[in-house]
Amino acid sequence: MKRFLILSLIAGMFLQLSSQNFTGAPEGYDIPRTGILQGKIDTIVYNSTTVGNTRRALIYTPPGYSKSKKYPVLYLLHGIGGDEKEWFNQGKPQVILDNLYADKKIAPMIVVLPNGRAMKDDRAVGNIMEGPKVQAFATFEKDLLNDLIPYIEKNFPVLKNQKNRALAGLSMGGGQSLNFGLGNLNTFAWVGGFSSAPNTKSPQELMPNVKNAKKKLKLLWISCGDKDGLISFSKRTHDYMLANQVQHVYQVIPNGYHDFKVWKMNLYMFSQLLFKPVTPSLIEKYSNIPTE
Ligand code: FER
Repeated sequence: MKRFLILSLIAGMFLQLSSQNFTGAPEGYDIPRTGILQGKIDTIVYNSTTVGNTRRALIYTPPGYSKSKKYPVLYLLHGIGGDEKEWFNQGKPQVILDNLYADKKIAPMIVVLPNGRAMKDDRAVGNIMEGPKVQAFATFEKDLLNDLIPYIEKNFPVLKNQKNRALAGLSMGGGQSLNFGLGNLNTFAWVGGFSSAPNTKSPQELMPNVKNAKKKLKLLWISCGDKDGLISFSKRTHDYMLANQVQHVYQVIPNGYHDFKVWKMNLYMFSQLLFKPVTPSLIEKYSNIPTE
């Protein structure tokens, strides 16, 4: 009996070591619960001087939302085949976030789900990989900075400073988040790339001024599934941050593909870190760097 106990203790230690710090998400985290307070999803329409017409975005206001409070904002971006409804339809962020609020694991925030394809016809139809449609994902930087953020800050009770703005997204939206977030560190302090796509700038272009970035960034989150064909874009960014001693989370999802299973888990984990003090032990807890 004693020997069995010792053996299972050793086995347990190995299991823990081999799963590293991987936290993932608990069973049921994305299943709607009854009897909890719910946030609200609305559509907003804003005027885009960048595109030259009106554009749509979804907005999630948290449980207990009140216009007499002031909230930080997460801008959450979709992928190449999506639009402002992609997260809502496939990722159910409102369910994940409502559950996190019920468990008191998240700071109250507003989440904006924009359309990151900044062109007149921004629907995900036809050949989504064709030049102008991919270019529109780069054009979105101007729409976000000059049109959408000012609209949100004029019309919603939000905190209007760098440390209260976060930018994250999946795939093309992950590339956008790294590009625009790290490229505009006076605007964003919290930056997350989930399975970032080939639109991700080279690490040197992303962060030419390491010293300034270290000063301004609250959280840099880089994550990708280990089975995702695009992992090199995350890995090279992580390698650069490591080499330059820029504090960041690098979370490689075990058995993770290029899909919403990974992105929902990313939202679950990333959102819990937002707008709270970030400690080295939290960074360590969420970093899951595979041994090669
Ligand atoms: C590419 C492969 C994937 C690419 C974009 C993607 C622009 C984006 C994937 C996604 O958003 O899911 O070569 O080029």
